[in-house]
Amino acid sequence: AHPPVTVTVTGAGGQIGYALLFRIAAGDMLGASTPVRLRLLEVPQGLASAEGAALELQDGAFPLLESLEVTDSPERAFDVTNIALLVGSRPRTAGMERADLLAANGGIFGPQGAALNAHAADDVRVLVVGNPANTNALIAQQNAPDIPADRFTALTRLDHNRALAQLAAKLEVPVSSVRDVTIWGNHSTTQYPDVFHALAEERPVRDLVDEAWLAEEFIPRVAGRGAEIIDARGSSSAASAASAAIDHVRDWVHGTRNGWTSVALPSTGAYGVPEGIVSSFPVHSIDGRWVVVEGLDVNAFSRRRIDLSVDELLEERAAVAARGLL
Ligand code: NAX
Repeated sequence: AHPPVTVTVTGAGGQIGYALLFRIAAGDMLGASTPVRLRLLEVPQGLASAEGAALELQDGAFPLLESLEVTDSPERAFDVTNIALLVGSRPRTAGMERADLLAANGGIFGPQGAALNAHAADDVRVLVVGNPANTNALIAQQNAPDIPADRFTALTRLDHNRALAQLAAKLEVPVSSVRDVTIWGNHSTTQYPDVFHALAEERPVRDLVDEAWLAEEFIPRVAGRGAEIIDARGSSSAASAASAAIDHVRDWVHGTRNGWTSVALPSTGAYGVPEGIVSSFPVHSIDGRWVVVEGLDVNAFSRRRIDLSVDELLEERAAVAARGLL
């Protein structure tokens, strides 16, 4: 058996938390031979819901669940944590400006970054799910100067998985035969799902679809899928988001298989994306680290769309910097 791993889930009383916790306890994230110590962080008004989930986790009698704790203290929740899943955030409410939303979340992710910096284990890995995920990850990272920047990531795996699934449906092939799609930029409607390097049953996808379908159907469908789910379900994606978070951490720890994946991480300047923002890239996971796929051709169609999403991230950074959150 492997040594136990401490996993912190924030927003554990919410709907993604409810789907995520049981997958973690079942071993889907870290493997069937790694015991987990779960820490559930909530704000005071969310504690009852998290405590309810904790009772159900207990009733699951999961052999891998070594301990379980619910708290409203970030210091306690992040103490010696190895994996921090930052799901809880301030949702946008009616009439709220984007800048206000960014600022409200700065008030959450700044202190959480500082608490991680002070208390987390040396090998901590951080995944931000709570929106606006990229900029929340940037704020947390900037408030954690002692943690290597590349340990801070934001979730674009759900978008990546949506892109794989839409291609599989269009081409009538198994989703497992589709590989090497990329989500570039922000986890927002400006994201750019790129299929120009993708393969389906080993055939280049670019030979199987045309640009009109990409521009008019595929890209809007993937980027707008969150809204489609809300219309269908009456609430936002939860189980699919949790599943994507599981995929993200599993690949980070155990390595990517079947091609590359997409992760939002602090840019080091690759593909002309400026440093100082958290942007999504094509990556492999090698020896427990994300490595950006190098040397891909970026055509004019792609360049324009990547730049638009990167511009949005630069605007978000300017908005939070103006409020002193970085
Ligand atoms: P819920 O509103 O169901 O749950 C959020 C929970 O977070 C609540 O229980 C709340 O009390 C808690 N919370 C708020 N502030 C907190 C803090 N400072 N510390 C600890 N807990 C705190 O939302 P849910 O549907 O679970 O979604 C969570 C977040 O994921 C949202 O920001 C949502 O927009 C985002 N999403 C991100 C996705 C992605 O792909 N990156 C996709 C799914 C989802 O939309």
